[in-house]
Amino acid sequence: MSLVLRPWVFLLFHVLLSYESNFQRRNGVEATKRVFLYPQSPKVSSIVSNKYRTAYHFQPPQNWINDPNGMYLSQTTNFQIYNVEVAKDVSPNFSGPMYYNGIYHQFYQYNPNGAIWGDIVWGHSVSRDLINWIRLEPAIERTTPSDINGCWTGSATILNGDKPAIIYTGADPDKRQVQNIVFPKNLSDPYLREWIKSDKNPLIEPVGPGLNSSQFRDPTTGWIGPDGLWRIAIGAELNGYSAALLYKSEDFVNWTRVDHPLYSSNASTMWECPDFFAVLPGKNSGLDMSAAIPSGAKHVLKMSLDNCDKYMIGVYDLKSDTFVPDTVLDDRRLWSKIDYGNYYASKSFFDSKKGRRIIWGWTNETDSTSDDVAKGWAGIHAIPRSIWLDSNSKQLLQWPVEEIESLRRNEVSHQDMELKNGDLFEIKDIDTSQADVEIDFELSAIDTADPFEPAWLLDTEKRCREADATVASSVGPFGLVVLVSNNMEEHTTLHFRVYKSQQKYMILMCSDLRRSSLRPGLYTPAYGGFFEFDLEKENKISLRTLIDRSAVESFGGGGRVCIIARVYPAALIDGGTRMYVFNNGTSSVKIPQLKAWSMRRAQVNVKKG
Ligand code: DQQ
Repeated sequence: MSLVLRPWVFLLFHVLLSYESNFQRRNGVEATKRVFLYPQSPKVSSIVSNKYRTAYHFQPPQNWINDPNGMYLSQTTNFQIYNVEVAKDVSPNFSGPMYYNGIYHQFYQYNPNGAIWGDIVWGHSVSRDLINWIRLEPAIERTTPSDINGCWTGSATILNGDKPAIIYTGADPDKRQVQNIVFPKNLSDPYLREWIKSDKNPLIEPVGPGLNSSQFRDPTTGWIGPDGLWRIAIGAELNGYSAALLYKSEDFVNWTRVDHPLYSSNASTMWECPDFFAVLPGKNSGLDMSAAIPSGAKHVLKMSLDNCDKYMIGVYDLKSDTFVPDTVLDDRRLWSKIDYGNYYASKSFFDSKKGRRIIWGWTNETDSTSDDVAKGWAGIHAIPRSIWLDSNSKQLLQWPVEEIESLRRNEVSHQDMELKNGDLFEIKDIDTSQADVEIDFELSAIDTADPFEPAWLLDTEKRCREADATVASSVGPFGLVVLVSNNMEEHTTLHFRVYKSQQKYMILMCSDLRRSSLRPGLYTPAYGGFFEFDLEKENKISLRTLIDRSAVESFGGGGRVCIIARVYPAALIDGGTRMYVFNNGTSSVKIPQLKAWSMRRAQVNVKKG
């Protein structure tokens, strides 16, 4: 404990954090100038710096990317792709984003002409480990009337165990959204570089009463029902409300719309990028949607709206061919989120190599469009995460794929620390701008936790702004502060706070970016999410944070709340950054274990295929 700094270092940190209260009150005008004026006139280097490019998150060498599209892992050869009768034998297979012949394929929305959204084609990269990627030529480009205005999001499905197909949305000359299919030209090419468009495109057009032809997109991976027919769902606006429309096919090419949606809701108007998959409660393993689904499995419907990815857990009723959520919440602010930060348009796939389900999402920049144009690049993908269902069937858990650990080096480890109120402990001897940190916090005096207010669930970001890292309560805030400049003016804070709620505890996890950078014109919210904590079963709260230059990706409570954020501290360019663990709650917190590593740079899309 001799390394724990207190109280003067913490006071500095505390003063800088509590700019609106303590510092301003004590120092009046000077404080006001110092704190409130610096965002308008910072003397910081240009944002055009390679130091903001991530070292191990997925991004192309330049230009704009958004949604992850079909992904999969490849397998065998000798498939004649022009034979569209591929699905005649509908024996169960694996499907999803792609793994093929020991190679993962990652497709993504890509603008080959610049760092803003537009001219969208399907970028294509391949990997053997989900971490190091080789960039190939785009897989699908805007060459036919049915995609001339854009090759938008879609999904890969593996037909009959070894025959990949991709269905994607095209924007046609009238800007209607239609669904098209492509097949690999040569299955013996392990990289599947070339994809051929079917002359039957568009396969599905936006027809039917109440269907908005410019809100009809993003087909899911296919799955096979008990009748042996393929199904896909498509995000749509139907009669002014959101729906995942259901289509059926015998051969994966000729599709008929089922007269009812897989699921619809009048709580919102359109769902982008629906994803539909099966999970087994408490099992950290994935299920293949086209194989027999074991009894006891639940289904998840994920949809993208309101700038975030939300999900419902329920059952897939095979008789009615509909998804039936366990709980229907009319207020969509209460729907669970895959990630409470900057994460959108995610897609999952069943990884047959390791028997897990993996989810990937898009994380946009939070600087300005002109910054992106000046940088020449915009957008990354979050680290691929294993995703599974908690044993209580109430929430999804996520964890970075284990392959990411191969990038760890220079381990530092601390055991049995205790942080009293006001303590700040510096984690040294690693690269704090490119790191992986795992911390367990053990709670004492949890009975004294403040009461939980259910209304906070309606606006968790507001709660994180109100209850920030400077506001002491009985149990919390405690956590990690990263990308801290030498004078501590810049810092990104990840912290927990414990509340008592009837028989259980509710934990608030925040990722507060409001002091993350001196640069003007950035979007710097305080993200936050709540999770339940069962004191009978656990007395530790874990935090894992992946810091990758302009990306800070955190997993709280074993992956119950995930928050990815983008930050641009001037200190990354000028002066370097530091990292601390802290407790600002009145009761002490123990840290039985803290481990941190520098992260090596991965080979992400550096080689052209
Ligand atoms: N991005 C795609 C659409 C999708 C949206 C276009 C979600 O297909 O709905 O680039 O980010």
